[in-house]
Amino acid sequence: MERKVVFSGVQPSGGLTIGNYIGAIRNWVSLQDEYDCYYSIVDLHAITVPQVPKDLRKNTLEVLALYLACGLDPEKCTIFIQSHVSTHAELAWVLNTMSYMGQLSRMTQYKDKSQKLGESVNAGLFTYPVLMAADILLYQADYVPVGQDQKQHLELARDLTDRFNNRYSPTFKVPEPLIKKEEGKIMSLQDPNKKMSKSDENDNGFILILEKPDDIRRKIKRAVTDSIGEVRFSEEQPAIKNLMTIYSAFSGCSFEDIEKRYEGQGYKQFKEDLAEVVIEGLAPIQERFKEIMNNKEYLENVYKQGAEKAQYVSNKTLRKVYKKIGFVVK
Ligand code: ATP
Ligand code: LTN
Repeated sequence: MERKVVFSGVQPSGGLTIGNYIGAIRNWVSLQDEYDCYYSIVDLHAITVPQVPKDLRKNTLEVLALYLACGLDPEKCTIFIQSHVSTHAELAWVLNTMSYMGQLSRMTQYKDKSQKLGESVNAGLFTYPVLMAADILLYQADYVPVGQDQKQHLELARDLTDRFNNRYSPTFKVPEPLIKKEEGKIMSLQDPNKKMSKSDENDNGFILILEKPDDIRRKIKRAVTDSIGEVRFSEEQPAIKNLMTIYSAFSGCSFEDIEKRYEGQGYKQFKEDLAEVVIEGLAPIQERFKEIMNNKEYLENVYKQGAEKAQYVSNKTLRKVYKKIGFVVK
């Protein structure tokens, strides 16, 4: 029996946060045994906001090393850099001609990011979700494990699938999002109404996977809380709810366990323990990361092999598409 296909990616737009880890990469690891997984470092997406070339190059290799350090195994899944595989930009162009301006202009991520950029909003930022749809559809993905913030983009991918399949004939599989309910959205430590994001200008809002222990302690100590003073999982305490989610993700403790443990204690002890739980959870990843980064040859092998497989598989879909839309087959 054919295994179901999984596709996901992260932008090399900076160091990865514990939000990326909890909301996305951690779940990818558990899928690689059961499914045919493709995990990409989506550098074409990253250039939709300004990037410094040397940083982009460095971040791309670091994200790759982090994938491996978090437990992705190139023997089990296909790991590749998006710009190494030419079909992504090609299918994105075709899908651009089938996407409606109206739907794209309603994308929350576009609205947020374009607001920050002011005058210099580029067309790539607008069509970002179309490229994302191309990523997914090229591999006929069944499932797309992402954080909550990507749900709207997934809807677009599903709409484009239906539109293409109806206009021509069944070509693409309809992809399903895989989103963890509680952990799909880790919020900023400085503002529980904003998602934790690696491109936040206030670096106290996020914790990086590679963050040093002392910085983790400092950032958690400074994290906003509330004046209620009780460690309780409730909608009225969004900041505490967020910290509890992080605690639970790294320790495996349930919210009830955490509530019991800190009953009547205020926030100080809870925050101190949380910092240690996070430090302990990240330590093995940080260690493996260092080893992997020292082995450039291994990294190169992984991305070259990944690109070859991805190019081969995605090319099959692209050829079908070109034929169906009426391009002359060469
Ligand atoms: P940027 O800030 O540059 O837009 P980002 O931090 O949002 O980037 P992405 O590369 O866009 O990260 O996202 C990678 C994956 O991590 C996606 O699946 C996304 O849903 C998930 N993710 C990102 N931030 C969070 C978060 N705060 N909580 C849970 N999941 C997240
Ligand atoms: N837009 C995604 C990254 C991404 C992605 C994808 C995720 C690009 N292409 C395909 C899943 C499937 C984000 O997380 N910001």
